[in-house]
Amino acid sequence: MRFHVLTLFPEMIDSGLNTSITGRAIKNGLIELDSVNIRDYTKEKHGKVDDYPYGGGAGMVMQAEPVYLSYKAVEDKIIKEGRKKPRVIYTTPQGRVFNQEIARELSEEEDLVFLCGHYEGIDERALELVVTDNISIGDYVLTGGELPAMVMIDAISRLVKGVLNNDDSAKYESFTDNLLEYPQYTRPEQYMGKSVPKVLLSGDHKKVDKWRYEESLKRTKQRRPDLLEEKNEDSTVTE
Ligand code: 9D3
Repeated sequence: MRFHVLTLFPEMIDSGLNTSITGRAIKNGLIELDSVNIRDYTKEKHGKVDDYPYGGGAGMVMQAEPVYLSYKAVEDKIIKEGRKKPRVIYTTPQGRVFNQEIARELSEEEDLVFLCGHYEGIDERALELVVTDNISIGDYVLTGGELPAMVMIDAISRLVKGVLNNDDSAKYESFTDNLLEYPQYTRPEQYMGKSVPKVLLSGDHKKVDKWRYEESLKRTKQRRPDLLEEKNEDSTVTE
């Protein structure tokens, strides 16, 4: 999987993703991260990439040209290397809301381009020319599209073969549909007067599995009853 990120803040993308599991996956060559600074594609002096909105109003709008040219540079490279035109995800509060199903679908692509907006957004003409998908990460207001791109790249990366270690993948293969995880404990057996549930020390794997399933169900009913309704509606979250 090759991620290409068009942004005015490439160092934010690089510092976030060259860390932990995604960082290891990049070093191992399982995923590739290509952060492109939109500012490198302006033809204006002083590196200007934004201007006042036509029609007036607050704030600045990112100009079409550097956005389009930065995309074109990425597309040209992908085509030259013999691959197909990529999907281009515009991170925007006006998109459909990202979820595990979208992550799974996007993880099948060979290249993904993320276009991150800042200021009041991007000139609509550049968006019309390059964007294939508009995606949000939820109904709250952020300052830009960089964190959403990082969230999506993280979620997609862990679905790429080899990115999670064997322990992790085995764990997720046996994950029960649409239920929250059961509580976890590690040593010591007593902490601040609180004991580890006895069944977990019993060595009886069938009993442990049953206890964990019941705890998952109880926790889901309490914290995310909406997931149980989805389950009955035959939802598709399967990992
Ligand atoms: C101040 C301008 N806003 C009018 C209410 C619109 C607006 C534009 C750009 C609000 C936020 C942003 C920056 N956010 C994103 O680029 C963004 C985002 C988000 O804010 N929430 C959830 N998902 C996403 S994806 C990209």
